[in-house]
Amino acid sequence: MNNFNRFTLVILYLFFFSFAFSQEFSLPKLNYGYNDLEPYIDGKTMEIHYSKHHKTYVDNLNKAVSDNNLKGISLEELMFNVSNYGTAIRNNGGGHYNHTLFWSILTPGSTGKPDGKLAEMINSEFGSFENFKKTMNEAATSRFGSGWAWLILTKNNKLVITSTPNQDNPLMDISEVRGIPLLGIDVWEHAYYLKYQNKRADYLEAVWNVINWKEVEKNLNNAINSNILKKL
Ligand code: MN3
Repeated sequence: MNNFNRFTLVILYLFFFSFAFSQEFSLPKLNYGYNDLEPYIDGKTMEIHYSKHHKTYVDNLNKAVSDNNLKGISLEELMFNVSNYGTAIRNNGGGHYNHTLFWSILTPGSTGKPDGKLAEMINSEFGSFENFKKTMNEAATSRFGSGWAWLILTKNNKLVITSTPNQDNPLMDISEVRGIPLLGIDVWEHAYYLKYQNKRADYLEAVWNVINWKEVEKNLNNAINSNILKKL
């Protein structure tokens, strides 16, 4: 066999194996290092949270998707119709969706507050940015046990603050309050325990220093134009 044929064969093998073993979902790339959100979120927490907790959700989601023959369905669709798919998809799909959003709305270069259309909508809905933060923190503090606090856009194009237990989110058809998540704060103890121990309120004060408001505004614009919004 000449070199050219050997090369072709290797490429064909790689092609075949990448299909045979491809995973449906994977960890998103972080746009910053584990230590970059310090002192507000410590590096060790980021490392464990991303490379262990989130990775476990991704692995278990891929297993559940494969076991239930759900390959080819987008994560948003899985969330939107989650009552059809059982607990493993609800917990691990939620875990993957929620954490992917969470990493994307954090940044070491936070502008400190929103501007533009997002700022206008927050002011008109909640009175002021300070009042918005206070209401979000109340939702996050009063969530008993593990869960998430959310800023969502509802189908009436209204900004609403809500919270969900465990790895549920407002996109899910089982959620009491439904909308497209724009900003989510993880209030599981694994998100803050190493640095803040039982002091969830201190973590909630700190996290506002690392919010990526440009990304939240992008989420708002995407949500307004989303086909899913009308179906909620
Ligand atoms: Mn978490």
